Amino acid sequence: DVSDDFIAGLPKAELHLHIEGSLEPELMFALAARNRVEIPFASVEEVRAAYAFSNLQDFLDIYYQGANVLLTVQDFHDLAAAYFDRAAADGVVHAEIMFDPQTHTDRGIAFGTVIDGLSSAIHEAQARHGMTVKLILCFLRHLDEDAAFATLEAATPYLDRITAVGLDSSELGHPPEKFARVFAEARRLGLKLVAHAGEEGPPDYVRQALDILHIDRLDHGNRSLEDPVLTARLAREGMTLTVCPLSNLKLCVVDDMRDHPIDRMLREGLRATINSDDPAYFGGYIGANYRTAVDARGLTRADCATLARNSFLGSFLPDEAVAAHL
Ligand code: ES4
Ligand code: ZN
Repeated sequence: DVSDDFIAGLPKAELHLHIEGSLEPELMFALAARNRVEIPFASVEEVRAAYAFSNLQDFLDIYYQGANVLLTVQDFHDLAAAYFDRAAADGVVHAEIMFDPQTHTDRGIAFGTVIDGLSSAIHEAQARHGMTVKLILCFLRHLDEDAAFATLEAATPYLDRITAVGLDSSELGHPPEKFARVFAEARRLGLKLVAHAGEEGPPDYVRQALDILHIDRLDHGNRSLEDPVLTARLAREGMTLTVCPLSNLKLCVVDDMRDHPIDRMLREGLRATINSDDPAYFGGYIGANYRTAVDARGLTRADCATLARNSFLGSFLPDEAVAAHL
């Protein structure tokens, strides 16, 4: 009895969204043509057919390739504007979106180009949809700590537009401790801290994110459930988990949506939320992620309301704004 209209009508915050992962194949083709960039696909259908992944790295290889069509301020604007329109249609009233500056600066795109395009789309979303938006700068964890420090340095002129730093890309072999110092510096600068952990990595990576990085929010966190002591701690500390069901299925973090742990997370007292991660690659936006969780795990309307409430509690909005959304 949880209809699509109920899901879309539930005001919600999106807390785990990579803006580069919202690049739909149609826009990829349009930008490739506009910028005269070669892409290794003949058609939109061919692109979609390539989106069959067996793990995180499989996906990342194609995701970084897709980002090559993004060159100008207008491109970043168009990318983000398309996401905000889709999110608004799904009942998103607040979005905290991640971007990967190194994916662009390593191709010779200026940090300012990326953030100026995103900023203009954010202003438009505020005007058009009444949506509030915050930006999370993610460090690519397959690159080294010096590169992360250089990225934080490049962000210095724009820190008033950045709410948090995060950690994404290839998790296995790149534990949170690798970024202890750059996260400490970000914290000193007044930024909030998030990190992907426990998506493919073991529970110890989640523990490192808590004890070494001092994160304010945990992205994914699925594998925390393998460790009952860690699970109890996350519950006790009121840590927000930004869970992404369709991502988990497409990247084989779960083998079947019927095995997804979203309801177990709620039952264990975790502050779980539902998010879309890379919606253009994983088969749907936030509404589709709620839909699949409801259908596969029998979530009720009350569960959906809890998940949406958790999204505001876990956001980086000021307390008054959180209260206004509850
Ligand atoms: C990502 Cl699903 C996921 N995991 C880690 N890093 C990422 N970057 C974009 N999507
Ligand atoms: Zn992610």
